Amino acid sequence: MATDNIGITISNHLLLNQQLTEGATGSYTRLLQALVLACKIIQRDVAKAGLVDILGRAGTVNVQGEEVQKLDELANNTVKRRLSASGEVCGLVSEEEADIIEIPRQYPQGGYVVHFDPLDGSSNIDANVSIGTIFSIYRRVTEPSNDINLQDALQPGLKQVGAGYVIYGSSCILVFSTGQGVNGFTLDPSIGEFLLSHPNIKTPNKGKIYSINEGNYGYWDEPTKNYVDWLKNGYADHKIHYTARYVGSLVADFHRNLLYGGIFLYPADLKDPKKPQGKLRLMCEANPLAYIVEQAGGRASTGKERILEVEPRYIHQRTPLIIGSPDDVRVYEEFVEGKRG
Ligand code: P6P
Repeated sequence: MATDNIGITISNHLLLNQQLTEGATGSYTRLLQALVLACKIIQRDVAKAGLVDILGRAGTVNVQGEEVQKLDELANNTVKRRLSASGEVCGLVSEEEADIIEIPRQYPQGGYVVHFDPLDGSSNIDANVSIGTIFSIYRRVTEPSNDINLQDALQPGLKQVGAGYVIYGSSCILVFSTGQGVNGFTLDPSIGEFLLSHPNIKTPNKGKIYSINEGNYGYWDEPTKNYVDWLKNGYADHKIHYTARYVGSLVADFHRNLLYGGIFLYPADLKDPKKPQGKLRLMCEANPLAYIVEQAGGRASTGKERILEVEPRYIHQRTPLIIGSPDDVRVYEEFVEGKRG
């Protein structure tokens, strides 16, 4: 696939990809184009949020028990509407909604299922901190004539046929993979097009950045405490001074580490008995980012198991997430295995 065409539009990139994919019917391209349109609309709403009455809370609580921001609702409805109208999906699963979202009957039922977090990090919106949209794409596995069911929605991350995220930050960047490497596209608002800006992204094997909420230190297990202590105090024996960076917005922390190298950790913590596996969601956060990072040469695990191999039991399942440069993630795993202490 052509990846050196800096400046090529994402539409041309997708069509080129389709031409190079034997048996491609255009369905997948139309699905991705619907996602791109949804993200452009969300970027428009995020960019003007401070100017119109869409900042702040919507006055409701989502299935995660989190305050819904007005922009959350806007983003969620935008993704649902655009993907449903594409005619390429048979069901959606949103981080904002409890159950599988069925596609309105006026639209064709397509062959894909999409998990998405419409606006991750939204508690940061009012402070103008970077936030993002994350998506994960599967083929349905049940009979096309039937309604979508849990078997279609609960597939391990290894079964993804594509995944990506958009970061609404100093610029708007869409990073995604369909299994042939990772490419980043930057939105040129003057023409309303995403242009290829980061072809064939590869993450460094080892980094110097660690990203974790150290306010949770008291709730971590011993291996996690020992690992972070080693990072901070272990200059003598690993001769790398690590620096701490934590935005508190998953897409921002992940994207920085993807490009610069390093490790992001949201381990299980004992802070909230309702979330013994940690805060992040397997299907709409960990799996898509794990797919991306592995395509970029990185590694993603729970500390004990490869994220993409975790068998989902329910759609809003949470998981510890240790992700980034492979050498850094491997060192953490050695602390968990007791090989380092
Ligand atoms: P904490 C944002 O609310 C989010 O879901 C992710 O974007 C982010 O990585 C994480 O929570 C931050 O959580 O507990 O450190 O504030």
